[in-house]
Amino acid sequence: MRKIISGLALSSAMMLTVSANAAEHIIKMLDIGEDGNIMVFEPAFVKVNKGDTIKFVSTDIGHNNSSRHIPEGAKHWTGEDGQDITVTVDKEGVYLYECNLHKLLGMVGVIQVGEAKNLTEANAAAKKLTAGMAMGADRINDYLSKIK
Ligand SMILES: [Cu+2]
Repeated sequence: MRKIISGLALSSAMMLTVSANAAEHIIKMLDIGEDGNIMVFEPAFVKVNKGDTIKFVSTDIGHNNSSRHIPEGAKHWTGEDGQDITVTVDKEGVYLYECNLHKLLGMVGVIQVGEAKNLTEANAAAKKLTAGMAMGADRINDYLSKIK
């Protein structure tokens, strides 16, 4: 019994430490979003703090998540089809990401971490990305317009 109690005390202490320092943000990968758009991340724009984690959840299984454009010094990520992926964003700036399977249908998203230091580069990368899109090209511009 003593062992169980000390284990519980330890895990709640660890949870407190984590929540005090960094938040976790959930982004769903969806076939249809709340707004009726098909092949979307939700929410597709988030503003978070440096050191937070982003968990991309495979709510609908036919999607993946990879970084597309990231701030200097940040690490790219590549998710597998139908799998959740968690990334820690530890460099300030704008991150663009996509579902490889549906990026041409506008399945992309934007994360702002702290100050948007690389906004010019991110806008240029977004322009390249939208050039090949069959639909949903206005979405990424809408997400980028939320950067403050
Ligand atoms: Cu997809």
